[in-house]
Amino acid sequence: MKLLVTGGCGFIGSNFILHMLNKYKNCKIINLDKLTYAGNSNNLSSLKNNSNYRFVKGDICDKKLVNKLIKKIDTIVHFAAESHVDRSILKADEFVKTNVLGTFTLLVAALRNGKKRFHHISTDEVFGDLGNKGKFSEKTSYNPHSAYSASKAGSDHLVRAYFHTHNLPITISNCSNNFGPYQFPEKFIPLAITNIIEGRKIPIYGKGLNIRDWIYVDDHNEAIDMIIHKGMIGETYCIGGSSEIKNIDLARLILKHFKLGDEMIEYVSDRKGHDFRYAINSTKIKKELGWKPRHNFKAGLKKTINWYKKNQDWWFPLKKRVIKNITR
Ligand code: NAD
Ligand code: TDX
Repeated sequence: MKLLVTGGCGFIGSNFILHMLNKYKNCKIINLDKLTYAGNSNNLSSLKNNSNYRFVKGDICDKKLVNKLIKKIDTIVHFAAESHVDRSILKADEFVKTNVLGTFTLLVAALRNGKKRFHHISTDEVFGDLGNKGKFSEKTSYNPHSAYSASKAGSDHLVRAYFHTHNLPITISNCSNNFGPYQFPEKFIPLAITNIIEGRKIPIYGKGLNIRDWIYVDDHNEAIDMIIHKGMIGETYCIGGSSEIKNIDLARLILKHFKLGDEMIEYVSDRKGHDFRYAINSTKIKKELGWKPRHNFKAGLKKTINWYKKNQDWWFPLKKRVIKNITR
């Protein structure tokens, strides 16, 4: 198995590479990553003497580079993206470039170089917003609300178009909110944990009643591993942790771990266009591929909190350098 992993220095991608190289001794990985503010090659410093791993710093929009690398592999696992909703509200240029044009560049190169197997990692946010009832599934219509989710939706449509028009062997997965080690401390869970460690409050958008369905990152990566090995070509798989929780309740769970209470919560102005609820019905991947999440939400959260407590050297410089004031 020879993989081109894009965005492998980001949160989910670096956990994926560690998972694959640990599990398969015959797996070779080229990691193509631009090292944006969200990319960190230190995440994979443990692989520096691993002959099955190669890092290439570069942009997925660079046609020449992408064509050169695709010749060396048999499967593309495409994580690279601009991924933070709040940033896409402020300025969306890079979201359109990387998420839409970058995915397009990879698809064209995969087609021209012998129809390489292509797995595209997407999000539940492409489906829009749920009320109190129901869940997203593979049959849900697209209804994205932010420039982030619209650019991811655009990339999903392009991937499907290359299957229908050109028979490119693709699969797509749409996953719910991930959490775990190496998540950039601008996202809600690591921001809340690191703020508390620093003695700051947890910012809650609006009243904190919005709901997300959380999945531990290793469970997402096991699902991707199964899809690239036994997923049906042309199919989409929805992946979720079946762990829905209101943001305010999640903040309180984190505070409880530190034996703190509501005095450490700060209600701030709401995110523009804030989707109320996401939740995923994972029946298809469970039935067809035998996947199930192995981490219980509270145990995964405890593991994550402990990781951020132990790895302050990893997140402290990132927080200081990058997060100034991402206004909503
Ligand atoms: P992340 O922001 O942590 O990492 C993104 C990585 O992509 C970084 O290493 C960055 O340097 C790299 N990158 C960005 N632009 C690039 C470019 N033009 N060329 C090459 N590399 C580039 O993101 P993440 O949270 O790990 O998300 C990975 C993927 O999973 C994304 O496609 C995202 O939409 C999807 N996803 C994320 C979640 C989540 O909760 N984090 C949930 C569902 C789906
Ligand atoms: O400071 C905050 N306060 C707050 O209340 C932040 C950063 C977030 N929130 C809320 C907004 C959301 O309802 O917490 C919830 C989670 O926010 P994020 O961590 O920014 O995630 P979300 O917007 O749900 O998107 C995430 O899941 C789907 C990822 O960032 C996406 O890349 C993925 O596609």
